[in-house]
Amino acid sequence: MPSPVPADRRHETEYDRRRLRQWLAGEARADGVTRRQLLTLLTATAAGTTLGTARPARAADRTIVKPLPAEWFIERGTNAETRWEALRGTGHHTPNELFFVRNHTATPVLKADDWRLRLWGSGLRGSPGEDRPVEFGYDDLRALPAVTRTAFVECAGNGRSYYTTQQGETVTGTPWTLGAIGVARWRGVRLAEVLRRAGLSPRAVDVQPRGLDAEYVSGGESLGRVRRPLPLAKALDDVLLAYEMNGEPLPYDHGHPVRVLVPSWVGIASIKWVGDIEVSAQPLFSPWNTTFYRLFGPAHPEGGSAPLTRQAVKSAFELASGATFEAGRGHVLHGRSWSGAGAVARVDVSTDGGAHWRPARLHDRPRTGTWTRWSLGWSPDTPGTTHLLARATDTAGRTQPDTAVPNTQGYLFDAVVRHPVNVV
Ligand SMILES: Nc1nc2c(c(=O)[nH]1)N[C@H]1C(S)=C(S)[C@@H](COP(=O)(O)O)O[C@H]1N2
Ligand SMILES: [Mo]
Repeated sequence: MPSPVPADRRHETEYDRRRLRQWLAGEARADGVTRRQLLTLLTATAAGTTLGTARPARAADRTIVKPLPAEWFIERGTNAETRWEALRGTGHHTPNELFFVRNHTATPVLKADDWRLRLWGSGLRGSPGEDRPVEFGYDDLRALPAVTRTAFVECAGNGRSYYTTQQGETVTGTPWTLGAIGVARWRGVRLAEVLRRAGLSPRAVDVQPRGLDAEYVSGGESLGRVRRPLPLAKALDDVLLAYEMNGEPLPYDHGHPVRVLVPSWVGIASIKWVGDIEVSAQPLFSPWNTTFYRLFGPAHPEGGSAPLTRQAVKSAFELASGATFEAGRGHVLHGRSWSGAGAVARVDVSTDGGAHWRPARLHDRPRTGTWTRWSLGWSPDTPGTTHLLARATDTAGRTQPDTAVPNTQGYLFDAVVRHPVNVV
């Protein structure tokens, strides 16, 4: 059996403990996080308390710039979920027009010409302060060596609604089905390259990119602009500052002119509209690695898990819920599976609610950080309703379970989803 906690999560758990101890000793900064929240993480208090609720959007708010035709998207407050049936036949990469949008507030329309990226903090050599930052313009970034990579961006809450509909759990947050994921070919410059040029100090431990979108208000309180610390080891590994998405300049809704792209990790790490990056010799906290994006609840450590890093294993059919199939004819079912812990090794499909399983044919050479498309023939002979199920196994040995371990905010749903269809 694979360990339930992946190696890098264990590593993050240890680092998080150290970060918290340093905070206790007055050696870590925690702007926008209350003392009480940090004490909750450190000690056992109200475990299972529901923390954080998203601000409901007023219907009149226009928070997304691109068109959201109803045949492609399900609008959810400030966000828009891609319909899986719209991905049928789109190829490996999700077209930009179809890519889901997750906005805490609203898309800011920024001009590349006016944009500057500011790097500052105690983790830079000579410790430039807020008043003496290192700056890069858009053209400066474009002049640096470019790299291209295919990677998914997926919300940590993707599949959240199934905690309720399949498992009867009450969870907070946007009730996504499975459409809060997209795969794009991102082009940009390695964050490691920019940090090196800015003068990274050997004392740096965390970097914290921050968005230029409006401050996020939750429960009547401003939590400041969207930002989340990233351990230096990940920042130096495979993180990009991306300025192109599928060969086009980054669209407004996806972070124009530049976003952070953190392969395989929860979507919140990939900060859009990045305006500055704090490079710190002290560990950092923000609401997005304390109150949010940890696992809370009876099944998790008292005070919450370590901050979420890699995504779970999931699968989806390129079909609408309740899609119709003609009996007595041959059909081909299509779908995609992905994992944050490795490539997809195999996918098994059931067309009879889980009684029998057949291996699907994989259509992509399995790769880390992106999905694998698959298909399976199906000739239903009896009219009626049934459920289609797909179960993926990744190269790290993780297989989708029948039931996901619940958490109060409904993150990382990894169980096999029961997809209803009608045979007529
Ligand atoms: N500045 C900023 N960055 C952000 C967010 C945001 O609201 N503001 N949302 C995050 C979350 S929760 C997710 S899942 C991804 C979504 O990326 P997308 O909208 O390009 O699909 O962006 C992340 N980066
Ligand atoms: Mo997200």
